[in-house]
Amino acid sequence: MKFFLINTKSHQFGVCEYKYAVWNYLMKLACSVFFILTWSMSANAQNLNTVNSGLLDPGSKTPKMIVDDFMDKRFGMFIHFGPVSLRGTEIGWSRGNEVPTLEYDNLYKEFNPQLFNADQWVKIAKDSGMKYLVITAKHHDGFCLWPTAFSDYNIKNSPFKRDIVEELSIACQKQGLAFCIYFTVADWHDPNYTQDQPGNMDRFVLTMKNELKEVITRYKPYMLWFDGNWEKQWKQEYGNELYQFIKSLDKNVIVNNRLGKGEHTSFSPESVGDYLTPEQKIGELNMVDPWESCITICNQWAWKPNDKMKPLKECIQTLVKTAGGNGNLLFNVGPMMDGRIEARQVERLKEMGTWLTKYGRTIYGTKGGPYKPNNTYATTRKGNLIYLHVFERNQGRLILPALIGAKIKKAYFFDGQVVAFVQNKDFGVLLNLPQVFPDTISSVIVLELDKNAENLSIAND
Ligand code: FHN
Repeated sequence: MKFFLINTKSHQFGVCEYKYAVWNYLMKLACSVFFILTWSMSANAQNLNTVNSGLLDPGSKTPKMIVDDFMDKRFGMFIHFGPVSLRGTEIGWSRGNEVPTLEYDNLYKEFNPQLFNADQWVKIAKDSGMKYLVITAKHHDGFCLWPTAFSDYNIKNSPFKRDIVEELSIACQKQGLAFCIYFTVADWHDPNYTQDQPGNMDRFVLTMKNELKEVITRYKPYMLWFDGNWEKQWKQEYGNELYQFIKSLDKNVIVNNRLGKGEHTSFSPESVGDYLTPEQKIGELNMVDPWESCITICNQWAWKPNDKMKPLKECIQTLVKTAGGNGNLLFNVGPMMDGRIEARQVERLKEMGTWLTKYGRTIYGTKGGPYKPNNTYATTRKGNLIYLHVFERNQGRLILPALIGAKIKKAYFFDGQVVAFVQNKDFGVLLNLPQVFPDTISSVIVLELDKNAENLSIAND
C-alpha cells in the first residue's frame, strides 16, 4: 500500500501563512489517515468476505454459445515466458532447484527481451492456424508480465519495463486471435501464500482479486487459464469466490476448470470453471464436456536450449486426434530470453499451418467422432460429412465399425480421388486404400452420409 503524503516543504510563506500551511497539512494528513484506515478496514472486511463457502450461482456460468465458440476454434498457442528464460530452466519449478531461489527471484533485474515483438508472436500463431493465444501473465514464480499496482515483482521494474500482456492483447485484436491469460493460484513468491499464518491466505486472495480486476478490465481476455489448484493452501471456497468475482466483472469470459479443487480431466462437485484441462496428453473422446489438452511442442514449458522438439507427424496427428476426441489443442512454445520464439519452432508451426490451410475445414467448427480416435485413424464430422483422417495404410484395407442408423453414400479423398468401399450393418465398413496416400502425415477421406452425421452415437464404444 502506498501512502501519498503531501509535500509542504516550500519555504516562501510568512509566519501567518506558515501556520495556515501547517494547519492545512495536518488537516489533510488526518483526512488521508482516516481514508486509509477506513479503506484498509473495508479491504480487510472484504478480506474476510473472500472466504465464501457458498456454492456457485448456476446463473453465473459462461453462456454455452460462448463456450461453443471456443470449442470451434480447436487450436491455440500457449506461451510460457518470464525472467526464467535467462537460465533456460523450467518456469516456477526450477526456482530453488536448478536455480537458487534468491538468484531466481532477482532474474527480473536482468530481464530485457529487446527482440520481443507481440505482432510477430501473434503472426506466428495465426500462420500456424491457431485461433487463440494464452500468455503466462503470472506463473507460480509470481512474476507479473504486466505493470500491476499490487506487487512490485512485475515487468515495470525490469529493464524491459514494457507491458507484455497489453502488447499481446493489442496484437491479438489487430490480427483477429482471441487473447487469453494464464494466471496461477499458486504464487511461490508471495509470503501471504507461502507462509501459513492466520489471515495470510485471505490477504493473498484479495491480492489475486485486485490483480484479476486489473487484467480483466484492462486487457479484456477471452479466456482465463488458471493453474496451481492442487496445492494445499488453495481451498474450494476461494475458487467459488473468485469465479463469482470474475463473472461480476465479465460474465462472458471463459474460465478453465482449475479454480476449484476438482481434478483436471473430469467434472466433479468441486469443479469450478467451464472446461476440462488434460495436460501433456490427448484427452479421451468426450461429446458432453468441453475440454482442451495443453501440450508442449518441446519437452519443457519454458524455453530450454536444445530441447527435444516433436516431429511434424506427431504435431499434426496430436491436433487431429484431439479434434477427433471433440477437444481443443493448446500447443505450447517457450520464447527465448531475447523475446524471440526459436526459428525451428516457428518453422514447425508454419508446417502445421500449411497442413491446416488445406485441411482446416476438417478441424475448425467440427465435432469429434463418431469413432474414437486411435493410432490408425481419427474422425471429425460436420453436417452429413465424416472426415476420416487416416494415419497408417495398414495393408491397404481399413475396417470401421458399422455406423448406427446411417449409411455411407460416397467415399473420396480430399482431392476427389474415389475410395472403393463396402458396408454391412453387421461387420461395418471396409475401405480399399490406394498404394500411395495423397498426404504422408494425415490423409483425409470424406464419407458422405445419407443423413446428418453430427448426432450419430459413438460407433466403436
Ligand atoms: O505447474 C504448471 C506447469 O508449469 C505448466 O504451467 C502446466 C501447463 O499448464 N501446468 C502446471 C502443471 O500441471
